[in-house]
Amino acid sequence: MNQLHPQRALITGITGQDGSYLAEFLLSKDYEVIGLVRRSSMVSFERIAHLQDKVHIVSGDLLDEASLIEALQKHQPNEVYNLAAQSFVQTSFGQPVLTGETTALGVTRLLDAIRIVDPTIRFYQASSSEMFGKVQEVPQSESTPFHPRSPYGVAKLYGHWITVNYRESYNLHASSGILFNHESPRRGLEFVTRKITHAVAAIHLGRQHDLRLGNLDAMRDWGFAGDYVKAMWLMLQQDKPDNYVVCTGETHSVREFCELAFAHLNMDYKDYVVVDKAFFRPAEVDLLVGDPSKAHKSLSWYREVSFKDLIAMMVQADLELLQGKLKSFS
Ligand code: NAP
Ligand code: F7E
Repeated sequence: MNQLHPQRALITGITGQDGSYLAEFLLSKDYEVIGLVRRSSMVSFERIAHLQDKVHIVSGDLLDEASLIEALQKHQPNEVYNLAAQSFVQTSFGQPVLTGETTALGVTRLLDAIRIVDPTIRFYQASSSEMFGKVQEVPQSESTPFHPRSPYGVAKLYGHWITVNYRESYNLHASSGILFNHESPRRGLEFVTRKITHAVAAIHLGRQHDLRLGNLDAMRDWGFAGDYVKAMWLMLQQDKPDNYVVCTGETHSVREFCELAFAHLNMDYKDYVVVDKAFFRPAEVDLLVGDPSKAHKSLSWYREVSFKDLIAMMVQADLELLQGKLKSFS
């Protein structure tokens, strides 16, 4: 790093799972980190409480382009990571327009702000394996055709293509990371992995009796969020912008996740899991498994945490959280 000109990164979605890991990672590389946070009646800084004196917070919203322009003008970042989104697939069926405004058009607002303020800023777009949806080939790679199965997937596909379009139209260094599911103890409780690990801990402590889930046969390529944020950074260090699939190359069912998570505390998931139609989706993504060859070859990126270790980490963290031993996410 050049001491006179430190690298400066702006992260949208810094209060989310990935934002908190990316902020930690960039701080470890001596970046100045600016986090764009939307206004709400209660601050939700739980995931970045331990970083609050190390990052600059700027007010802004992906729904409001002027706030994005002002944030860029004020802080003059070299890199922008767009992690903000309405990111829960189930909610996107109930709030498809809001999902489109944030997760799709929000990307255009931010790209436009970059084009207007400083087109030399390097840009990362958080694209998603949900764009593959009803998969056209197995495993999925950068050249696999897309077929999204939810308003979220459709919105992410727009975000992906507008990133490619601004790259081609305005020569922006804009990369799209097509990330497969990545999880951690900081994952929101509504996502299936954290719902399961939190329930396992609560059942073990006698605070919950059963766990109601939807489709146990859905298959996902699950990795650890802490590993995946490194790939985001690597993409912006390349000479040329591009699209990259980031994944483990393994797939497991929700049932298998349950089996291992309950077994971690010597329980049998069949004694506790109840299938509930309320958690099924109008259209499901049955099978996701990525091909990480390009990320391996071009970025020298490899995941470090295995599926089994990820589950053990999450169950253990939820146990400590419920026992009051885990005070912060640091
Ligand atoms: P997350 O935990 O749901 O975080 C989403 C973030 O977006 C939060 O900080 C949220 O702020 C912010 N946000 C939402 N609407 C906003 C708006 N209108 N303006 C500004 N900020 C807004 O998501 P994540 O798991 O960290 O994922 C990060 C990104 O990667 C998302 O774009 C997601 O769609 C994408 N992605 C995730 C995965 C995965 O497996 N985790 C895989 C592929 C792609 P509040 O705290 O105020 O709600
Ligand atoms: O569902 C099934 C559900 O909500 C995974 C987001 O980060 O990854 C995430 O999207 C699977 C689905 O994640 C329940 O039907 C069964 O098949 O944890 P999820 P997701 O939809 O894969 C992608 C890559 C993103 O980009 C998204 O932002 O699990 N499932 N029973 C359930 N899912 C939930 N949430 N709750 C259940 O009770």
